[in-house]
Amino acid sequence: MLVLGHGINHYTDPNGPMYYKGMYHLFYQYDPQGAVWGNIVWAHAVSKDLINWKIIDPAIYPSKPFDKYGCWSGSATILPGNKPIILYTGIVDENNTQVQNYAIPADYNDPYLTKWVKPDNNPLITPDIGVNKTAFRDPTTAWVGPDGYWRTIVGSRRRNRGMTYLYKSKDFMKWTKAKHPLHSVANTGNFECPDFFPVSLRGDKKGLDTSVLKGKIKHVFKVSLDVTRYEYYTIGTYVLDKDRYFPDNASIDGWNGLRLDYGNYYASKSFFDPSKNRRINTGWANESDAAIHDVEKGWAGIHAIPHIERKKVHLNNKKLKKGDQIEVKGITAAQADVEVTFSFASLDKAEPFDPSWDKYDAQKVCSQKGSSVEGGLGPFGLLTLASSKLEEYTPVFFRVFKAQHNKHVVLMCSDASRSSIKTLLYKPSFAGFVDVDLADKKFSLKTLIDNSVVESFGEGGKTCILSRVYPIIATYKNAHLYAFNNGTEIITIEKLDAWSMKSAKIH
Ligand code: DQQ
Repeated sequence: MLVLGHGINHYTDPNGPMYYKGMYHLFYQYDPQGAVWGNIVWAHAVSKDLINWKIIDPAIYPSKPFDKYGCWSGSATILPGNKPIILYTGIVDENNTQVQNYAIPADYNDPYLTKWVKPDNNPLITPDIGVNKTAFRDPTTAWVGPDGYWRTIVGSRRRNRGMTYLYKSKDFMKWTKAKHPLHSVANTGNFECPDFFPVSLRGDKKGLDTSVLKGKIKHVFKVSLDVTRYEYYTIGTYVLDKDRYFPDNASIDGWNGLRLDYGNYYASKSFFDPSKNRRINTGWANESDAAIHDVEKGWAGIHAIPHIERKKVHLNNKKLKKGDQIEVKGITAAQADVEVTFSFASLDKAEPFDPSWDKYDAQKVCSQKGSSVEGGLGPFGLLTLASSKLEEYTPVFFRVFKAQHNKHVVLMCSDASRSSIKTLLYKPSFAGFVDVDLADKKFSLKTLIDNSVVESFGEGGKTCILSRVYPIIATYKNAHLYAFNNGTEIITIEKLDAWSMKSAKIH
């Protein structure tokens, strides 16, 4: 994930990520004129490794009647013959009326794809009667069926029902709206930035191209809901001959659904990286005060994180009794990558799960049962960006509860409430429940710490939480990293590896 901050200028959604001729391209919503949102263009950054980025000229900016008032979010599709094409939302008037446009590279031989052309047959798709024309945006990467028709979906709402209208085209130019939306959900509000792609059931963690429709696959349907500013997804089946998507029964749709990230992460997009056969999801974490930090997040579990590593420390078989706290020394704790496996001998000491708690509101439970509130099995985990006297720290931790019928519920928290002594900051106790098989009595946690970002992946990415934090004591050399346990059950650090991360280059 590339975290875009907004300092002087306003950066938001990532747009049209793609891989082309050895280069990764990332576009993003950007206001070249200042810190407030507006005048939106597609800024453009290129990278060979997803770590070091070169920012080049904006690729798409308002200039024509079909996008005069803004170039909003969209996606890239690689057409046969390795020809990228962008679909994006154009704002055509002061009332925010939205249409879907396309842009193509001026020169396919330029690996930087510096210049983009917006042909005059735009817009390709306009809202017909019955479509809410001010909520009609963010076209997805298109996929092609065996019938030769390309398909894309556009996020919308009908009153309060989130909608994704499906459009089909043989030639990518003339698009027809399908009879039914691909998917819709009652009472969600507008669907922003939908994403729809296949995932393999083979367990090999390989990503699939968006047009893979056969084989042992399921589909993932993701949307961003702007009321909560979280992203929700389901896993289900795409029935091609009906052009409709049906979430699996076990996959809850709407507000109680799975979240891509339980922290600060919005308007994400994924793309298939053919050079490594992986699907990469990139999102926007707001409230940044830093420039640009980069880390990468894989879709299915964790892929190798391609950062520039320096020093490494290793711990193993360290016992943590209740109240223990051990420092992980020898790395730069303000910029580090930590991978740890915790284990325990028994589940007996897990506290009861209070039936009055909302099982979908992990954040509330985390705010009551913080890292310093003693427990049975947990809280245990890491104290990141901690000052030496713990005036500031951001704990990332687990706590296991015993629910009804001897089932266990694992809470994962990334708690910013003590992250900074600064006041008037948003310091949420982000949390999610982790769907984990406790049979082996182990947990894994990977945390990437980068000055004002703490991004954590529980159990190989089953639960991800990104927190933005603004410590003022625990910075640079004054930041420390600890492992801790405040539960009565002894926790063992089976293995802990931590690396210092070097800052990426952004020109
Ligand atoms: N931001 C874009 C829209 C999108 C929203 C406008 C999501 O296209 O729906 O900048 O953050």
